[in-house]
Amino acid sequence: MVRILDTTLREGEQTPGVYFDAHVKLAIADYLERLGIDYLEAGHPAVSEEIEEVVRHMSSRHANLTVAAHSRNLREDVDRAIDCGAGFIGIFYCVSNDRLNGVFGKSLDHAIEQISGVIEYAKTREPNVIIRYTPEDTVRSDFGNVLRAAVAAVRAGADIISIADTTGHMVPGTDRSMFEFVRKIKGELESQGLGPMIAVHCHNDRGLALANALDGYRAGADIIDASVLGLGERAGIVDLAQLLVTLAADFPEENGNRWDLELLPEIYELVSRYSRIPIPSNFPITGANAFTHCAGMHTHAVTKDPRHYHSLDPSMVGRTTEICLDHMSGSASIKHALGRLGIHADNGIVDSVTAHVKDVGRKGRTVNEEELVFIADMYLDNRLLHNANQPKTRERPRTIRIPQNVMSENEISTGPPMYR
Ligand code: HCA
Ligand code: CU
Repeated sequence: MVRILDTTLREGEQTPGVYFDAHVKLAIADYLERLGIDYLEAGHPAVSEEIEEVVRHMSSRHANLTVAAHSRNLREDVDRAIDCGAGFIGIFYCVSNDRLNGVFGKSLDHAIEQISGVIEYAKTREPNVIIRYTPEDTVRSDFGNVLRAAVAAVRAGADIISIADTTGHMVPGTDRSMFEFVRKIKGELESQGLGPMIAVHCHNDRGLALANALDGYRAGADIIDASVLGLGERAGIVDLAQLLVTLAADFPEENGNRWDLELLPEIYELVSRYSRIPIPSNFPITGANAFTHCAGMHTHAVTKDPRHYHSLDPSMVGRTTEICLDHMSGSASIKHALGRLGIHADNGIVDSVTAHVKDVGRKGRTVNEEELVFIADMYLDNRLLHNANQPKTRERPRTIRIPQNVMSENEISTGPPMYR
């Protein structure tokens, strides 16, 4: 069964301008634990005492997941991670010829000796700690170098080899395929009698992170890295909600009902609020418009059966089908929206309300249900004024649910409470 590593707090905090206070990190971790992820990469303890403290807290607080610490290929970093109680240490060291010659000034042999030495040291100090070795920029490095480093790392005790597409370079179905890469490295390691877990860490520079991660998954990757909102360096990495929902919906035998997906909207609001990164309204799964239908033909069909225009059921993540009212609306959607509000109007009124909504929509905005009540009121009251004997049949709804599509992208919601 594929395992999920969330790195919102490590990779995500490398998003320009993003910083999570220690208590916010704990709140996010609480949610991710309830969501059901396997590994939580909490940060790099050597970066600051605060991160060290966070890793220490999480390691004792979160019993249902394994807390991972990021680490350079240095004994002092490994010591820090182990002293914090991290159950998982992710060691990264690039072995591309360019980096060895141009940055580190080291031979491959020397680099591999150091990598193996640090891994052996970690395993001797703490035999139960899970060690991941990442040859950073794996997919652009010389395959021979990666393989030699991976073999040495596994022989030294590494449990996981992570294939990092550090620059979002891979393109499915081409000679830069994550599917082929995972297959090839697994095959080579197996031929040497080695069977570490394989992780994939895919950056989104081309918008292909999720596609590449799924490619890796289909090729047998054991772990997939993701972050809330896809936060990370530059264009970030795989978006956690998109990954989990796709795995659950499209690979249900292995992944159905594994995660408490209904928590995703709250988690996204929390992370969005504290990262100050708005959730784009058209973002899959968690964006305000992800399940909102607009065009008249769409809304008409959706009022009969949402599956006409949904390939995912919004209730998976605790959301509902929304209908947006604007210049695209037809009388069917207006009638439906009025019906939802308990207003049963005749066709003449529906037509007048539709024309009015279209006028507002042409100003470039949508009409929400609260506004619709007032628009309808105008026409209903006029009719009633001309026919004083007719009782008012319309009942105002007791509560008016404002569709999420009224939240502008720049408006960061106040978010859910940290603890429920
Ligand atoms: C980094 C780069 C990294 C490392 C991934 C890993 C990448 O920020 O250090 O350690 O598994 O994309 O290669 O995120
Ligand atoms: Cu990365």
